[in-house]
Amino acid sequence: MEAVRMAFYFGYGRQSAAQQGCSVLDSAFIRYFSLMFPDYTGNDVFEDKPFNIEITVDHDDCESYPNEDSSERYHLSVSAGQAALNAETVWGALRGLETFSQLVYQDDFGSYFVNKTEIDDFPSFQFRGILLDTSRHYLPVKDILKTLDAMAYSKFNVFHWHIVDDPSFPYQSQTFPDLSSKGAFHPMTHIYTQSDVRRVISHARLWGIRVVPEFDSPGHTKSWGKGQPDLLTPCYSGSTPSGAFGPVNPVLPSTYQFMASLFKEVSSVFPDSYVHLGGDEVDFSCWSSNPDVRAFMQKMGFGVDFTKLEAFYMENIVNITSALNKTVIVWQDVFDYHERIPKDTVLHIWKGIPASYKAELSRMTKAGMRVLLAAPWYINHISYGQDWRDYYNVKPLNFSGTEEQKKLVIGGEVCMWGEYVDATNLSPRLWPRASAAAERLWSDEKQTSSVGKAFPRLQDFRCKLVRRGIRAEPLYVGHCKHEYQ
Ligand code: CP6
Repeated sequence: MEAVRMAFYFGYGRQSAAQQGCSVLDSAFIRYFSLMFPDYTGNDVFEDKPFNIEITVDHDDCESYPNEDSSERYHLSVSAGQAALNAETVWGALRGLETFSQLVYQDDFGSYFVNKTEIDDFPSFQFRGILLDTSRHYLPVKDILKTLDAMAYSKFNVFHWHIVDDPSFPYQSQTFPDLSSKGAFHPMTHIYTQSDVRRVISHARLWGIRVVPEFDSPGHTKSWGKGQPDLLTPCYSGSTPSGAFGPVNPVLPSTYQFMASLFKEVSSVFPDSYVHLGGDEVDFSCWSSNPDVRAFMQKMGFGVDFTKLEAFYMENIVNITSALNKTVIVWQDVFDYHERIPKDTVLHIWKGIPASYKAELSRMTKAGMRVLLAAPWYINHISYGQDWRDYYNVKPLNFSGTEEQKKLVIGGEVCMWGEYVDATNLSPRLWPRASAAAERLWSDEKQTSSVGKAFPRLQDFRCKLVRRGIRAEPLYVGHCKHEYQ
């Protein structure tokens, strides 16, 4: 064991493609210094020789954004007085710094230690996401940023921003400012300005986290109608409009012109190559009440099959976003309604709790589609006891299918739907239960199959979260050396 007293230096390896001035790593060094030494005052006495950690990366990708192909592999070697961290990319180096920071511990006299070790580490799944819903309740930017910090502690790498939905439209669009001025809970205080969005994206980047926005349509769009007249379908009772509105109106050319402009903006504001188009839970009753929609159905030869109309709509907006060079994610409903979606579309499985998502995994990968698993990780659901065990016991590849099919499972996502969640309870509801899913998504299934062995590890990790200022709820009876303050 090696004592690490205060004098501690991060350095770039001679062979490293990234050197001082690398924004991602320079800022990570500052963050990790305070995470590792939270009681550092700035005027400690340096007693021992310094401890040096030397970081070497193969690529100078310091100013880029992480993407679906980014390698997050790293090799960490800790020996007497020094550590070497090697990675292909800066994103891998970030994961290695996280691991190193969690290896550092403090004894009862305040001295810091790190044990000698050799670690070769890489994720099992390329997509490890958290969904936050900022429409059912507005989440202040600072709470989103804090969630991004905690995501990095658990090696999550995608923030799925379910930014708008029925109740409110907080995204302040440059092209259509009325969407938020009329559709947000409050036009000034409950919105995300362009600069808020940029802050979220750049903060996420510095932690190696991608930001994938979701603009869910044609359902879940009530709030859009307030600032965009004629976008939603007028519902009828008998032969007269009832005054209510349903899903986006799929029969008007103006709808597609609007969507094309909106997604053009969204594509340039959010740098990630993925965009989520929703497509879930479309209520057909309003469409079927509307005579113009019914006439359009006849003209198109859809008969009375409204799934064909939804398919028509989704096909159009998928084409709009594909033309903008984006890879599309849609909720699984879109696959259920028609199978003519581009082969590179990712299907997001949200139905089938607790068991039948396995059948969905088989069926969708058999059709050659890539899938993302969310169904078993609805973290907004709460129950008495240790439900983290259920999240931990999920085996995303445990379904009947070939090796080729298994490769199509790109990862998973923990969903925090916002009906009962705002800034008052977000953190304890997310952490540390989401960390159980995070280990499932990062680590090798065979080496982490025991929920019993995971328990003390997760309990210890929860205390680390608390020490880092995250309001992570307790897993069971016990205490932390440093309780939340
Ligand atoms: N909001 C949106 C939701 C849900 C979905 N889409 C949802 C519904 C039921 C459950 C979980 C989530 N709240 N826009 C479905 C993807 Cl159990």
